[in-house]
Amino acid sequence: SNGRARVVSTWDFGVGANQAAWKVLSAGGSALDAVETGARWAESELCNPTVGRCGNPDRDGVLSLDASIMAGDGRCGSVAALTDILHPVSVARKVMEQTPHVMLVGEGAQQFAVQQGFPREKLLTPAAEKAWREWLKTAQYTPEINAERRTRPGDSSNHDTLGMLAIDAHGQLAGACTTSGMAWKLHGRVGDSPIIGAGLYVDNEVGAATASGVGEEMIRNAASFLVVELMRQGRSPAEACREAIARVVRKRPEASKTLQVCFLALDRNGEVGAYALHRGFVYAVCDKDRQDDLRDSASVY
Ligand code: SD4
Repeated sequence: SNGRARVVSTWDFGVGANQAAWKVLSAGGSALDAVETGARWAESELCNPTVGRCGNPDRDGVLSLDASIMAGDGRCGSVAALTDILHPVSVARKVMEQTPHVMLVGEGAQQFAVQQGFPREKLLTPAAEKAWREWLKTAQYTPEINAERRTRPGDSSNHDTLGMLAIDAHGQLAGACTTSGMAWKLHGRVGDSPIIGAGLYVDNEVGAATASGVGEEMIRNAASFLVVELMRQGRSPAEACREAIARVVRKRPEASKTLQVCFLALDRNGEVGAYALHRGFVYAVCDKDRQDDLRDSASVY
């Protein structure tokens, strides 16, 4: 039975990503297949400025994608600064399964993807290129906390990184994270999403965590690993996320007032929790009882 299966995702478009993943989970599929399927949905189906096809470019006008995938037994793979390939999460899975490595970046990641049969295609949309040209007029890098408050599923006007965590009918955990990173970043900048332990961490013994927001703060705090380790020490998913946010604040109290950081966690019993620095973070929860549940995260500010 799929009674214990559950999938959770960051942001309102997580509802659609969860539903794609749920098709896999409800048919008895693995958490790993589910999160890859859900992340692929976000990479291709949605027009939003922080994931996949419709992502905003870096300050030089180059769209570069970061993604990671991790199974609860410790297998993991990731790609960073990948260009002209639509499905970075699937390339990350190939890194995990077809190479002795965990992470490939830039040109080498693209070369590997092409060798694995992924088509090379120009991804930058006219809308993203227009937004970049607009940005060039001031060329100020000032990440917004949340572009707007988003609580309606289907409102795809503005979104952020997809972080997805799942538990399958066999109690196996997995997670995936996919993003175009911070808009207008320096060329070559890598965020937290492809860094195992920062943007994503999964351990079948404990649970899983993922993050969204300004990735430098997650890297600084090994944040997703921190959330999982706090759960290992007995915190609930929500308590673990709250304590990790408190750590972010303690480390950089002034910066924390203007940066968004969001954590989402799922433990091995299927319990879900979240916490953010600033209000406006929403996350989607999907299981056999409900496939369109969108919840507001608590926050410091
Ligand atoms: C990054 N964490 O590259 C990602 C971006 C993000 O909401 O989550 N935006 O830093």
